[in-house]
Amino acid sequence: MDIETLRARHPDHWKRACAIRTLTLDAVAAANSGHSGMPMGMADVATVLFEKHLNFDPAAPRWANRDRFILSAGHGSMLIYSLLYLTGYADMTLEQVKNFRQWGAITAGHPEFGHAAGVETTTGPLGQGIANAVGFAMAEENLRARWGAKIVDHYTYVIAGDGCLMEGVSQEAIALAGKQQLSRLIVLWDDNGITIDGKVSIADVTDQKARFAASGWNVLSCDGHDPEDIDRALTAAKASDKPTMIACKTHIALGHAAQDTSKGHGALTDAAQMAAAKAAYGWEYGPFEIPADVKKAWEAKGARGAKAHAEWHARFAALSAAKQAEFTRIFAGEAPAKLASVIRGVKKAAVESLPKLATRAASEKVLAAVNPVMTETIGGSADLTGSNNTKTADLGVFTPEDRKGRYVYYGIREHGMAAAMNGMALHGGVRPYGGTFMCFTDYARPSMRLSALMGLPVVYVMTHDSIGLGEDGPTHQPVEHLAISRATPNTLVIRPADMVETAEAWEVALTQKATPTVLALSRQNLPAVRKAHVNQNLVAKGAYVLAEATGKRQVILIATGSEVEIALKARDALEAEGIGTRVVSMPSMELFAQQDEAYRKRILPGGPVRVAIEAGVRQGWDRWLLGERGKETKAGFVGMSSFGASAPMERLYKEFGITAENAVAVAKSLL
Ligand SMILES: Cc1ncc(C[n+]2csc(CCOP(=O)(O)OP(=O)(O)O)c2C)c(N)n1
Ligand SMILES: [Mg+2]
Repeated sequence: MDIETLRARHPDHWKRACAIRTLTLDAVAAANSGHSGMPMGMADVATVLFEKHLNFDPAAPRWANRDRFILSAGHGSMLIYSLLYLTGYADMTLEQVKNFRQWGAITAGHPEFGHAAGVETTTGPLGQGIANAVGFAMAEENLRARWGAKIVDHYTYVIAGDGCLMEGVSQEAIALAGKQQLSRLIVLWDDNGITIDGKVSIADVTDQKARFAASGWNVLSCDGHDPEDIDRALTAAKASDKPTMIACKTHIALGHAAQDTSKGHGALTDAAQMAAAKAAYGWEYGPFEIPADVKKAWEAKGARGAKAHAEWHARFAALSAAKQAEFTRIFAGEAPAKLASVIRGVKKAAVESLPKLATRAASEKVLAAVNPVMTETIGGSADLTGSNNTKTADLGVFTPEDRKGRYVYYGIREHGMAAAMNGMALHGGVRPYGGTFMCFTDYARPSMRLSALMGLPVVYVMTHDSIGLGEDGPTHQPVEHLAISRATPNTLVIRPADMVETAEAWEVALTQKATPTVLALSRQNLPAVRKAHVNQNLVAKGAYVLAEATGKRQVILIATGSEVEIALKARDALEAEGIGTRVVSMPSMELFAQQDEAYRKRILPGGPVRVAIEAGVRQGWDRWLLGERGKETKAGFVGMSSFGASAPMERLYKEFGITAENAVAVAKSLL
């Protein structure tokens, strides 16, 4: 259908959709950067979605039972900002739209969670949004099963572009959603045949509809500019018992000289061409000018949700006070009051039996105690359940048949798992943790970075955290992964040394509200190093004195996780030679850095030489080795400077020099 026909047939819809198109053109022109074509192409689809289907209340953007709208094609950010402004979100003023992409504005270049209300997730890295959406939809299914459809009952809608569907993570997401029959998940594909370099066909000839169908999706198509056809497809999608993908045939940069070309993808700022496009729309208004009747009509669409919200509220108010409090707690991301005593109990039991076990096994024991009292946890693993020790007896398995199940078999999909966990955390009401081998943080990393950027308290259970995994060899042995995780802002990396530290690490992780945690856990058995009970969570301090020097303190050995045992042995040897040696266990550099300077100095006083022992690369250690001013003391490092190798772990530690003898030699060479 050409523009004339569309305008003539649906004049009111046309105006509302063109309000999105012209706000996009004007904001991108004002910023002199951004992406005009996608919002101009998807304006009709978004208009029908927002005015006829999406259940939302601009006056209550965090209403727990709202439908979620995810703009996976995040470069089209002006699409969502326009919609939020037009439908009446209080924070999305016209001033904000005019300040698109400027310092301090909530209208960031790509949609960022936590900035504008109504932005459900940070998108821009293509493919993330569609993969987050799978987590949103799983959280909805789980909560609906547990709380009933009167309390949780909503859809998750996604707009995804060609780029989202080309990214590998989309395959993981599509396959997982298909298996899980997430019928409340509806993906609107902006099928415009264009990406930045040109036509999609220069790089891809995939039959996308067949691809989704092959993974168990319901697949529909519509003319992405015909409001009746869009409405028909959305109505059919909602009735399906499978997740639905709607291929929306659209024209990128509709009505502009750059329509249907890759030029239409980016910033369309040419004044004459903008004027011509507006003329083609029949839009006679100035920049950022939305006629009062159009704005009013849009606000009326926004106000539609107030009734559903009020009705939901009445149903919520009918719950018992205890249930209301529980619902509020889980959506606020507060740990239950009981968590602290459960952790204390685990710690006490550990110092009584002093178990020699891998920290991954310790982690399972902690989870076995925690999961029954913290029923909002949803665990999982990317096909390494028995290795990651992530499944506890009480969880049940999340399947289409058992939506109350709290354990997800994510399949061999680390990236999809991490993205889905982000979606769950964003949805709220559930607290996701998931496992794989530490080495495969690489596969999950784009979403781990977004957990950190968005401030989501996702827990990454990363086992087999060093050459200590042995025979599987260097492909599986992480060397640089602790450093990479530590280099990521707003990420806690915790590498516990034994059962007590593992319990403390979990307590730290599960009480975070705005920070993800990477738990680095050993495959190999480790002796207990914490032998006396203290109520205090010492891991929360980041580092603490595990064993003090007897006599004059000449050496401080700092170690994490599996190497704490080595540090203790080295200390014995040094002490036997009359060299006073302190051992500092440093499970988390980030937590230690958060302590006040007096505490940090107490743990790492200037003077004694320092040797760090960690089966990873040195990068990241110098702040603690050389001192915060860079030259506090002489220091050495015992760790890895190359990839590992395939052999039994005892041999590997010896060959790579991560031994007590070597630590002693390094310390003595510094004295
Ligand atoms: C992971 C990732 N790689 C590359 C980019 C840069 N990029 C932004 S949009 C885009 C093209 C996307 O094509 P499509 O989804 O079809 O959007 P359209 O051109 O139709 O608006 C690319 C490569 C990105 N944002 N994320
Ligand atoms: Mg495209």
